[in-house]
Amino acid sequence: MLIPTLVILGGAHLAFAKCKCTPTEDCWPSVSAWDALNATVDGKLIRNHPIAQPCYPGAGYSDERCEEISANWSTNSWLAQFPTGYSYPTIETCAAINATLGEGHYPQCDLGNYPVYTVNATGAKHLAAGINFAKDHDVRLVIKNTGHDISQRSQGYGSLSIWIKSIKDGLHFQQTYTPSDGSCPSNYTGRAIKIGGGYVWDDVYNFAYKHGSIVVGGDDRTVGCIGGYLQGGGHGPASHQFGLGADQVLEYEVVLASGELVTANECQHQDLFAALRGGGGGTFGVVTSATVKAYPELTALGHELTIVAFPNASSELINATADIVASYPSLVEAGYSGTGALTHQDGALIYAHNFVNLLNDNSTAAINKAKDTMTQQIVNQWSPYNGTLFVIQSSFNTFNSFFKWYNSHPHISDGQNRPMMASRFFDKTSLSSQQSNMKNLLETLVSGQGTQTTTESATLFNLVAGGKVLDPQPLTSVNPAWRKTYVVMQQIDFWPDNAGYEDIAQVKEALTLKKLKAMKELAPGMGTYGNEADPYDPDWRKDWWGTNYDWLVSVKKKYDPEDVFWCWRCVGNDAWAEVTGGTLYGPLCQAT
Ligand SMILES: Cc1cc2nc3c(=O)[nH]c(=O)nc-3n(C[C@H](O)[C@H](O)[C@H](O)COP(=O)(O)OP(=O)(O)OC[C@H]3O[C@@H](n4cnc5c(N)ncnc54)[C@H](O)[C@@H]3O)c2cc1C
Ligand SMILES: *[C@@H]1O[C@H](CO)[C@@H](O)[C@H](O)[C@H]1NC(C)=O
Ligand SMILES: *[C@@H]1O[C@H](CO)[C@@H](O)[C@H](O)[C@H]1NC(C)=O
Ligand SMILES: *[C@@H]1O[C@H](CO)[C@@H](O)[C@H](O)[C@H]1NC(C)=O
Ligand SMILES: *[C@@H]1O[C@H](CO)[C@@H](O)[C@H](O)[C@H]1NC(C)=O
Ligand SMILES: *[C@@H]1O[C@H](CO)[C@@H](O)[C@H](O)[C@H]1NC(C)=O
Ligand SMILES: *[C@@H]1O[C@H](CO)[C@@H](O)[C@H](O)[C@H]1NC(C)=O
Ligand SMILES: *[C@@H]1O[C@H](CO)[C@@H](O)[C@H](O)[C@H]1NC(C)=O
Ligand SMILES: *[C@@H]1O[C@H](CO)[C@@H](O)[C@H](O)[C@H]1NC(C)=O
Ligand SMILES: CC(=O)N[C@H]1CO[C@H](CO)[C@@H](O)[C@@H]1O
Repeated sequence: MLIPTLVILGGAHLAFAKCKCTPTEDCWPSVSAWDALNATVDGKLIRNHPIAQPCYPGAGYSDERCEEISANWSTNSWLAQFPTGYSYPTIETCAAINATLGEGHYPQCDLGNYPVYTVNATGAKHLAAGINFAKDHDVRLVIKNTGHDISQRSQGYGSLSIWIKSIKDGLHFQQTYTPSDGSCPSNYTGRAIKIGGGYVWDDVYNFAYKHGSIVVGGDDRTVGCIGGYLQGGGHGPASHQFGLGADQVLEYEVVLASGELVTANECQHQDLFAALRGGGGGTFGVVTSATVKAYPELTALGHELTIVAFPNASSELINATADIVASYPSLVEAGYSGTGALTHQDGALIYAHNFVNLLNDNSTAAINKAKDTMTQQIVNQWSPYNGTLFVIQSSFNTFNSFFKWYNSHPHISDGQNRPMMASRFFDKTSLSSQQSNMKNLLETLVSGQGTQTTTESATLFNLVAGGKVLDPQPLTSVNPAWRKTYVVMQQIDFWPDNAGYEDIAQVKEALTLKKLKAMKELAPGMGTYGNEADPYDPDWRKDWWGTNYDWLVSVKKKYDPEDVFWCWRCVGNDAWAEVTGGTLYGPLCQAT
C-alpha cells in the first residue's frame, strides 16, 4: 500500500548523494557485526520490536497482552521503559488498536521510523561503543532518554539508538556548589544537585525535597532531566522564580562524537556548554550528567480557579478568558506562575487554572497582598455571573513548600498521547493590548474542539516566564525571545485512536495553517519554545532559536563535523534529509 504523504510545507528539492544503510540493504551490518557490538556493550544490545505487536495477527498475537498494552498506551512512564516507547509520535505504524476488528486503518504493524537496535547503556563506555559502531558501519544513530520528544527527535528509521535511561550514577546534593574541576572559579556558591544519568523530574523533585530544596523542572514529573528538557530550555512552575531549566545548569558531562568523555562548563568547552544550555538535545553530544542549581524551599500560595460555562454561554466564557489573559501580566508581576487551560469537557467550555506564588516573605501581610491581586484582577470580575452564565469555584491554599503544592494536584503526565501541538511566546504587549483580537484568536483555537467524542483539545496558558526568565543569562543559547516572554500559549489537538492517515493529516494541517498562523499574527516577532512546538512550522529555525541559530550551527560543526548525530528539527541538520519518496519514512541521505 502506498501511504499518502502528510503535510509538506516548504519542502526544499534536494539531490542526494549517499545514504545511511538501511535494514533492507546489503550494506546493513551482518548478524556477527551486531553480535560483536553486543559483546562490547556487555550484552546490553536489544533488537527492537513494536510494543503493540501482540495486537496484530501473526506471530506473537495475544489478546491478553494486547489488552494490557492498550490499557497502558497513554501512560508516559509506562512507555518510557521500552526502547521504542514514544509519548507523542508524529507517525505511528503500530498503534495499540484491536487490529482483528480490521477497520483497515492500520493494516500493518512495523517499526516504522523507530530504531532497529538499541544500546541499553549503563555508562559512557557503552555510548562511545554505539557511536563508533554507527560511524564504522554507516548506520543512522539516535539518542533517546524518555522518548517524550514532540518532534520525533529521539527516533529514526533504520537507526541504532543509544538509550541513556538506564545510566544511573545517582543524585548528589551539595550545600555549597564546588565545580568538579577545582581550577574553574564559579560565581555561584548556592546549593546544587548533580543528576548522574537518566532520571526524571519525579526522582529529582523527591530528592531535592529531602534536602529542603526546590529545583526548576517540568510541570510534568515523567519528563527526563538531562536530555531534551535541560538542553532545550526547560520550563515549569518554578521557572518564573528561578529562571529556565537551561539557566540552572552549572556543568555537564558529555560524550562527544569522537567517543571522548568531557566536562563542559564555564572554563572547559565553554561554547559546547552554552550550546547545551538551550540549543536542544540530540545534536551536539550525549550528556551523561548535569549539575543544576537548587534553592531553599519557600512558602507556596496556591490558587485554583474553574469557570464552567452554561451550555448557552460558551461565547461569554471566551470573552471572559480574553479578559483574564489581559490580566496575566499583572498576575505574573505579582509572582504567580503555573498553567491555565481552556478546554471542552462533556460539551461544556471550561477555563481552569492552578497557579502558585512562591513567597520569599511568608508574612500574613505578604500572603494577603498576593491574594488581593488575584481577587481583584480576576475573581471579583466574574463572580457576579456565578449561577447565571458560569459556575465558578475559586480557592486559595497555603503550603509550607513548593513540593507540597506540586503534589496537591494532578499533572498532565497521562491521558491521551496522540496530540499535535503549536505554541507561541506572548510578551506583555501582545497579552494586554488588542483584546478583541485575543478573543478572535481564542475562538480560532477552540474551533473544532469537542466535535468528536473521542477528541479532546486544550488551549494552555503556561505562566512559566516573566520574573527571573526575563534576565538574560551568560552562556545560554535559548531563543532570546524567552527574555521578553510572559506566557507560552500552547494549542493541543488530538486525533482519535482510530483515525486514518487522511484524518490525521487534516488535524495537522488545520493546526499549522490556521491555528499557529493566528497565534503568530497576534504575537509577531516573538517565536516559541522548540520543545513544545509545531514540528511542521516552516519557520522552525527562526521561531525556535531566533538570532542564536547561526551561532549554534557553528558549534555543531565544530563538535560534530561528520554529522554523527542527526535529528529532524535539530540545530545544524541541513546537510542531510530523510528521503521518504511519498511514504511516511525513509533513509537518511546526504544532501548535495
Ligand atoms: C507529557 C509531556 C509533558 C511535558 N511537560 C513539559 C514541561 O512541563 N516543561 C517543559 O519544558 N517541557 C515539557 N515537555 C517537553 C519536553 O521537555 C521535551 O519533550 C523533551 O525533549 C523531553 O526530553 P527527554 O530527554 O525526556 O525525551 P527524548 O525524546 O528521549 O529526547 C528528546 C531530545 O533530546 C535528545 N536527548 C535525550 N537524551 C539526551 C542526552 N543524554 N544527551 C543528548 N541528547 C539527548 C534526543 O535525541 C532528542 O533529540 C513535555 C513533554 C511531554 C511528552
Ligand atoms: C546481547 O547479549 C545478551 C546477553 O548475551 C542477549 O541476552 C541479547 O539477546 C543479545 N542481544 C542481541 C540483539 O542479540
Ligand atoms: C478484539 O476483537 C475481537 C473480535 O471482536 C475480540 O474477540 C477480542 O477480544 C478483541 N481483543 C481486544 C484486545 O480487545
Ligand atoms: C536496561 O538495562 C537496565 C539496567 O541493567 C535494566 O534494568 C532494564 O531492564 C533494561 N531494559 C530493557 C528493556 O532491557
Ligand atoms: C561571573 O562573574 C563575572 C564577573 O562579574 C562575569 O563577567 C561573568 O559573566 C559571570 N559568569 C556567569 C556565568 O554568570
Ligand atoms: C442561558 O440559559 C439560561 C437558562 O437556561 C438563561 O437564564 C440565560 O439567560 C441564558 N443566557 C444566555 C446568555 O442566553
Ligand atoms: C464580548 O465582549 C465584547 C466587548 O469586549 C462585547 O462587545 C461583546 O458583546 C461580548 N460578547 C459576549 C457574547 O458577551
Ligand atoms: C459560585 O456559586 C457556588 C454555588 O452557590 C458557590 O459554591 C461558589 O463558591 C460560588 N463561587 C464564587 C467564586 O463565589
Ligand atoms: C516563614 O518563614 C520563616 C523563615 O524562613 C520560617 O521559619 C517559617 O516556618 C515560615 N512559615 C511558614 C508558615 O511557612
Ligand atoms: C504502569 C501501568 O499503568 N500499568 C497498568 C497497565 O495495565 C494494567 C491492566 O489494565 C494495569 O493493571 C496496570 O496498572
